[in-house]
Amino acid sequence: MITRRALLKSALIGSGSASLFPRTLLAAAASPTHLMQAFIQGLPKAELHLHIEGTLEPDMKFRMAKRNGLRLPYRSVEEMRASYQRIHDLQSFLEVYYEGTAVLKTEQDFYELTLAYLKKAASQNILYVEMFFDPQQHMRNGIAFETVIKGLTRGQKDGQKLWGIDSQLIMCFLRELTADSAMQTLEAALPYKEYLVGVGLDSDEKDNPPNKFSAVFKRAREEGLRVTVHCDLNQKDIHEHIRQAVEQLQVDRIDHGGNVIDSPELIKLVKDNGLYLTVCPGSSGTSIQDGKPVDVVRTMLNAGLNVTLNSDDPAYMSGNYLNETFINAQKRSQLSAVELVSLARNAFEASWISDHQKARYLTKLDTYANQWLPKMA
Ligand code: ES4
Ligand code: ZN
Repeated sequence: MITRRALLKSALIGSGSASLFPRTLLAAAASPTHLMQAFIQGLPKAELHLHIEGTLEPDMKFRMAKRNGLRLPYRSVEEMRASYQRIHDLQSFLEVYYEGTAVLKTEQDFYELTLAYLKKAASQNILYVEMFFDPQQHMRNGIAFETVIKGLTRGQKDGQKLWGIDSQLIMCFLRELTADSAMQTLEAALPYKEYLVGVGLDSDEKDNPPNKFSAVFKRAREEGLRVTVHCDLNQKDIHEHIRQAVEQLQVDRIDHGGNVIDSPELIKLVKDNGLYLTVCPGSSGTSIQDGKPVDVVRTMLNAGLNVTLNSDDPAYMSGNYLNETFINAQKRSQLSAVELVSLARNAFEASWISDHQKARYLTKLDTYANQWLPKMA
């Protein structure tokens, strides 16, 4: 059971000054050594929490706006980047993020977005990615589901052909929209089910609990899709949302989930269900307990939780893709090389792939670790 006090505390955190993007906490500590940076760069990695629309870099946004005849309220890439400074919580982030998605209009746009991301990911030794996309956002911009899925899957296919990077798609529902809208979106997606590995729940968490989507998630599971839910950091009612995600929606994984560490009951619930957490230290790496910042990754590791490191929306988070995310987390959470390997291992273990594919990636990881760990001691 979650105590009244914990629930009250989560409500206070949700509405207080503790933000989803605690910029001031990111800068501390000395840079990792060159050796450590090289180790992280070469480490075979999987990315499990990545919004493909969150990889839309300012220069690509400008280029697509121009070719689609749209005017952006910025004169330059620099001015657009500067506008990201207004991001201070989930809601202000979502405003900026949805403003960006409006430039994506054609199949070619979705294709180029995906291909550019996969090129970057492959250059960082990411072997496998599970990418979120938000079809309802595109459909309310007047784009057909088919246009979105065709562009994304063509990008995935070419990414695999060109750079050998494997990827799968997770379709997210926007939680501020109705459960009916989510169900209609699921139905629109079913003819393309072979291109989806799972469904997720993202966007505005405030007063949009997982329970609202019980029927949609049940249907998705019956269709053989995996399910995951964003439990963003320090949101109103977050402990209750985590509990519902596990007990009602029967998630296969939790996205973010940083507030699990506030409650021994939630830690036990997550462990008992064998769940992995896709933490994004750039956006959900610092929880607040008794008014003090708490390092989520370090605390989860120490608690024996299955944590993975992910990048979320890199184009909006100082251009921090997975490599930069690992490097920043290493210094911030004081991660040893052995811990970095086990974080990378967790991501492959948590991946929604066949045992055969998993074993192939893990062999690569083990070979790398055997070569490097003696040098890193
Ligand atoms: C998101 Cl960080 C985050 N949280 C919720 N919804 C999202 N959509 C894209 N990024
Ligand atoms: Zn996310």
